Amino acid sequence: MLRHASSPPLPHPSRRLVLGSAAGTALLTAAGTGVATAAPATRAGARAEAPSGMPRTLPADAHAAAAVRAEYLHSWRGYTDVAWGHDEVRPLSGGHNDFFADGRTFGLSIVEALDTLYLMGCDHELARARSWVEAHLDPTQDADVHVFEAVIRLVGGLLAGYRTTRSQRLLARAREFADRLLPAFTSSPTGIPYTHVNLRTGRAHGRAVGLAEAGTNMMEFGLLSRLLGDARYYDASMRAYRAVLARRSSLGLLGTTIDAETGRWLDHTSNAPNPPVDSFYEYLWGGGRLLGDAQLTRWYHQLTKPVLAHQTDVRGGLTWYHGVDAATGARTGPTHQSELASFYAGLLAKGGDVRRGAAYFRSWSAVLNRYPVLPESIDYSTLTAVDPAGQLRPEYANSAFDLWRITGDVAYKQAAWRWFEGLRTHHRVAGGYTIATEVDSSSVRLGDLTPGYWFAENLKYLWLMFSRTPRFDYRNGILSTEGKVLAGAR
Ligand code: DMJ
Repeated sequence: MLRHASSPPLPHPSRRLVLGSAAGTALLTAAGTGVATAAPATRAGARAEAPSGMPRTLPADAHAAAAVRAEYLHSWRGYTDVAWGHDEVRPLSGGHNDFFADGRTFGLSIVEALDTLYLMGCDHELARARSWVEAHLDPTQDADVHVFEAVIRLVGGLLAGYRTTRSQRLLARAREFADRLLPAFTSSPTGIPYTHVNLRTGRAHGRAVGLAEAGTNMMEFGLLSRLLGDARYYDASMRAYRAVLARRSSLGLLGTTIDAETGRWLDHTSNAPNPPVDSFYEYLWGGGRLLGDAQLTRWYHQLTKPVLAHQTDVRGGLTWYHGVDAATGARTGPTHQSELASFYAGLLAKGGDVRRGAAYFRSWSAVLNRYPVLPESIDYSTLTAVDPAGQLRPEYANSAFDLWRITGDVAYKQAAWRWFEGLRTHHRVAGGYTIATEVDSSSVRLGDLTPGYWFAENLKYLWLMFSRTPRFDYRNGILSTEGKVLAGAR
């Protein structure tokens, strides 16, 4: 039977039990209130201090979860009412957007939503979404798709759909997509995948590859290999990792962009954790954990160490990560940081460094003290926006979720709730939720798009924090970079 937001809260595991090695706090639930409080952290720096502007009290968990679910369904209706079957909705104009290729649709928002609908107990909506995917999603279209995006959104979305519904058809679709993406890997002389491939012809192109594009596939491909007993996907992913890792500098750092045909670095700067590098590191950790692959975990630690040693930049008590020349460690470029990098707080904590993860999260919370919602990128020497758009990004909430799971600290729920209220106040429109073209210190100018990842990520993290749904295994659940539940759906 379904458990809805109104169901009594389940006892929640402390992260000490969840991850074992990461020290955390036992999460205590004040009887009858549904409001979680946390015992003092056992490890220095693991507590998140609630920054100024943070709500001192939280709504009861059941109330918060119901509000999150209501907003998800509001945006889901915004999509289904006017853009059903298209990739993305334009909620102001009522139009739609083809995400991968003009004139082609993959029903991206539907694929992105599958496991979120399951976790939120929206079974009627899930049944409709699943039927559409099984009947209409066509992996054979004559479309040049971005391999990274197709892997994390389509293959990952279908795998998460399979994990939550057990539909063999969804698994078969995931395999069909992966088979049609494989030529990007197998036709590359180095094994580093080309950025694009035509799903119908298998023609691959795009040899200038950002690190995230090279290495954000192991979780989906490794899982697919496991599920199907077919090593080709895992092997392709591993070959790409080996090709990149063989080109580490003597400092142990990686560049940003690499030539898939020659294996030469096109950009020697180590830009972690900013894009287009970000999830390369995330998948070493995530792949290691999902597949129990010790080599991947070792690589994560080996590569993270020099990033922290050479790139950490502490300003005014806040921690940031500066770009450096991978060969010399010399600083390059401006003091800019992308909002996308805020996921790194959670990754550092998952990798065992809770103190640094908490510190980086505090840095982004300080930006949120200045802006109603996070801008796309900032100059961290002044905490001012460099790119003032706001693309409805999920990374800050992703880190709040990860850090909360690890530490049990209620401050991360407070942070996530404040973030949610910012979105609800500034991004909500009659047709759902929409991006911003400009964020300043007090106002937000709206654009016209609900990105597909909105249905996969933003409110899923909030729902998991507040609902304590029995549909998710809080101990062992593992999410991909796109928020897909690849393990731990119940
Ligand atoms: C998502 O598609 C994924 O999280 C990806 O790894 C980078 N970020 C976007 C959303 O911002």
